[in-house]
Amino acid sequence: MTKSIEELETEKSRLAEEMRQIDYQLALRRGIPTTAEALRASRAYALDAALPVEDVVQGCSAAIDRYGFCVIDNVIPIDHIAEIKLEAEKAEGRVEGNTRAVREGLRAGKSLEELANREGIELRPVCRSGYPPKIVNDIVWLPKYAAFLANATITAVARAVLDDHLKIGQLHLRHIVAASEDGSPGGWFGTGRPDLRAWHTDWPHDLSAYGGGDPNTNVGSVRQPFPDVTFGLTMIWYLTDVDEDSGATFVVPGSHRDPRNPRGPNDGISVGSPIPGEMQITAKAGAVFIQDSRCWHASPMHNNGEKRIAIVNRWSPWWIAVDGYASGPESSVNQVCRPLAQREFEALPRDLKPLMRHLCPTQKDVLQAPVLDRAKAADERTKWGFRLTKEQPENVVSANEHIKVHIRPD
Ligand SMILES: O=C(O)CCC(=O)C(=O)O
Ligand SMILES: [Fe+2]
Repeated sequence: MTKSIEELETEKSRLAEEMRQIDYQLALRRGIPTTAEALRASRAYALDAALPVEDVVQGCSAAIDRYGFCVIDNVIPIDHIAEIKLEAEKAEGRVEGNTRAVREGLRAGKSLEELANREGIELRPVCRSGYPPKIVNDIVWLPKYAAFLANATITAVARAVLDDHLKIGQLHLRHIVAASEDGSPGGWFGTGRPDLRAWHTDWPHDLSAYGGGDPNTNVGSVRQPFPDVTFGLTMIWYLTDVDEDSGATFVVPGSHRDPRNPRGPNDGISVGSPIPGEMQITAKAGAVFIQDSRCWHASPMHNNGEKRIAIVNRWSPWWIAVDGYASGPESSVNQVCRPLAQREFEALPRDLKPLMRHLCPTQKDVLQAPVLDRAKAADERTKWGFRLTKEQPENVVSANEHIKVHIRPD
């Protein structure tokens, strides 16, 4: 007897539930944590940079796919950490001073072009003609760190997850203040409270798009529900040890695949409240946290330890428009594609140049080798097909008979 639509739907739901149960059992048998507590305790999201690159790429890709994030331990060798940490602490004052000077100048009615000529203000022309200058990329204050940014393992993971030609579209410092001697609490946002959060997802999945409804400052954001594709990776390079007490990033494992968003206008989530299933990363100085931009995460509102020193970057595949909106003068200090002058670009380490070429107006950002190689192969295959079509039409007529494409019913 043929089943009714209702019977088929009930059976489908039952089988889907059974599949989910089996996936959980398999995960348990394979030792894969399926709760935040188990993940936090096991650090199953972490791989060591000393492992063969293929193993780190495989492990990190799997963790980003499953949890929405991973950590690579020991990326910056221990004997370089102190000097890079010092450099990143000093850079904070320079970036803040520069930003403040530009803001004050704008408030006083000066144009960015005027400010660009002032002693002590570091504004640079951007790639798009007709767009105002922006504050210089933070990397110019971080030459020691720059030597590690294009680390072979890090770029291999990013290439595996995103695509072969990569861009670092944003780079900024994110230090978290320590508690001061007078007892006032440390933490992001100045609350010092361990029971508050600042949940968000990152560009291009930051729904508030930096500027809300203002066309002069809105940098763009992907529409909900997000397609199930990793469009961006945020990397946080920790230069101090982090854990629950000392400035570790909060995450909600698995949230990169949840259709809701902490900033979603209709999703019923409070950006400031803890979320069941949340956890904090644990990592030593020199480790790099890497997350899918869709993963729900937050800087810690509390810090009981020393000042957390960290550098954040957002990486994109070549096919994402990393820049081009937010053309108002206020956007000269946002984090998007802070530019580099020719001499500053030239001073970058060789391996970092391809990732930052798009930030320098005097550089042509041509597509890079693996992207060209695969286009070349496709071009040759197409030409071969055209030649065959012309020369042997009788063979070509039946050459695709083995190709079967299925229409997915749901
Ligand atoms: O401070 C952190 O741990 C997170 C930083 C962050 O979310 C960001 O810079 O977008
Ligand atoms: Fe973020």
